[in-house]
Amino acid sequence: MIQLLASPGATSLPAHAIIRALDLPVTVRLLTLGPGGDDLAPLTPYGRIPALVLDDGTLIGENAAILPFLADMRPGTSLFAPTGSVERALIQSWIGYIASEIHGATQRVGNRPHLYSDDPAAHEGIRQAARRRLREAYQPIEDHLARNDWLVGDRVTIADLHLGVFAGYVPHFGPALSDLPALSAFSARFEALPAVLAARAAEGPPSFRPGARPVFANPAQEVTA
Ligand SMILES: N[C@@H](CCC(=O)N[C@@H](CS)C(=O)NCC(=O)O)C(=O)O
Repeated sequence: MIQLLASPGATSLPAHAIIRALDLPVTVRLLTLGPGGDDLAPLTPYGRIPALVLDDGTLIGENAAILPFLADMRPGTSLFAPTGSVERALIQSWIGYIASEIHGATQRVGNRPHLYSDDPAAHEGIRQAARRRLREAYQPIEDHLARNDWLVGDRVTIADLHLGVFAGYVPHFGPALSDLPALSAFSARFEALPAVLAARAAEGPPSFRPGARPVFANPAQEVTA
């Protein structure tokens, strides 16, 4: 059976929620992130979760591939859209934006300033600039959600499940991201979805602290989403 490698409350939650929503024949293996936790390198293609392990051992990494792959296991699901349709392209466009602009280019930078300067004195400035940039990156999403309940069409799609986990991190980033009312309302709608409630209940509390400042003597051990 296909296996999802996940960790409680991490960016694997969207994939877990799809599995719950579509009742897919996929098992969820929960790993522990952080010091003393699981070594992701040998288990995953890029040392990150989520990852899928197929029956023949093939490993698939990245939400941008995993979320569509899981949704396509139930052809015709309202969580996604038909091949070649504009809606499918819009859903994938949001997933790409969230993975790159919200997560990779800004949130991770703010959480890991030591990767961008060897000078500890520069880290707070990097952290603050990254959070300003994260706020800017949320603006197109905020504008869209001020007029729409969901990202594409009038229904929940895999793009919403992707965004939802990041929306849940926003309160951890403090005042820099406190003025996003439409995103905050979206986050409440996301958290109330039965599939999200089921996935969160099965996962239990996160093994990492979203938006955490470095708390370890060795910053390489810092684990934040
Ligand atoms: N671009 C990846 C990012 C995945 C990612 O950053 N996962 C985090 C958990 S939220 C992780 O595996 N962190 C472990 C680490 O960085 O050591 C995706 O969207 O799937």
